[in-house]
Amino acid sequence: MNSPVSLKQQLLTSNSDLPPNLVALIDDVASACRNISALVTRGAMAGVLGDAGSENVQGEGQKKLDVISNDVFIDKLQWSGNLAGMASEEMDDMHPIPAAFTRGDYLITFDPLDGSSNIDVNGSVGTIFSIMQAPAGDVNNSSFLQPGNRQVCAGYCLYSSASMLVLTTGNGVDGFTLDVSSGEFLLTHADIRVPAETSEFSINAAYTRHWFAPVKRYIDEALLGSEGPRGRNFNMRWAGSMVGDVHRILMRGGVFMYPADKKLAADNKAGKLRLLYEASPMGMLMEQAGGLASTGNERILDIQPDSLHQRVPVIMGSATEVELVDSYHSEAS
Ligand code: P6P
Repeated sequence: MNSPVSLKQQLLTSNSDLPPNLVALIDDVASACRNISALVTRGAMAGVLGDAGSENVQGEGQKKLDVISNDVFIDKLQWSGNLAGMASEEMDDMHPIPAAFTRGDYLITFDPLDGSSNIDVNGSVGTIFSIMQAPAGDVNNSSFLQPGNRQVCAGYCLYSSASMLVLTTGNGVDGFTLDVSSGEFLLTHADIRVPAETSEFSINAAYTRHWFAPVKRYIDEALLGSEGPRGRNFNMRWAGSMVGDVHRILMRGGVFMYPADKKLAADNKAGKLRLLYEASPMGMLMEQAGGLASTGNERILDIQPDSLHQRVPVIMGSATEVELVDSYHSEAS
């Protein structure tokens, strides 16, 4: 019987030109995610639920596990010798690698616990990460302002009924399930492909009154179902965590939308989700799996970031539906 393929084995055999230090870094990221999985899975028993009593740079209340997960990433990765800097949703500025540790070749951005509002209600949460080349010389916040098409690795770890690590190094998307008995992430979903067609959309419909015309048109047509212009009925799912929604779409198709809207615009926000550690890594995964990732007006991976915590509109998933939403934006403009 073939023994299951481990994360490291898949990385070394499926993409033979991966630099060994990148493989080592990805393995360390998996180790950090395994630690976060153990904390999330123990929940109340680990005494890690509830609010931290602090706010992040976004002005959002932090959960205890947001802060703990961020600390796990820092503690597990900063000494690895593979990083030149770290940036996170939970830290105002980049985290420099202490002088005591060897400076590495890569930068990592991460959302240590995406969807943390789901934590206290035992909903799906996840870690999102993005790895890019570090520039020569000193590293500062501007070193991270690289378009998503420059990522060398992007992935997430979903903490749900199973913990799954899903990642790409530019050679397709593979999914690995955590075997809690061995502590290894084992290959269970090789070469994930997003179905081009779907009848399932993912959006927070509580904001309907704030949507701009192109998004309103797309959703209204879907809601008309088989009697409407789409000629078929649609379903809706909203997990409240981007990792949960994106994973479902990678598994069975769909279109995820956190678009620009009038309320966000009134707060001078281009969107809710952050480019460097949410939209870009998820966008790379979607494209590598045959899907698309757009703001409605441009490809997410082509955006030149202007700040560490920049927000963007997000429309990603099954290619046919993303193209249709984009066409409605083009017609409107
Ligand atoms: P809303 C979680 O806070 C998050 O950043 C994403 O994971 C998720 O898709 C979205 O925000 C949920 O936003 O407005 O529905 O609570």
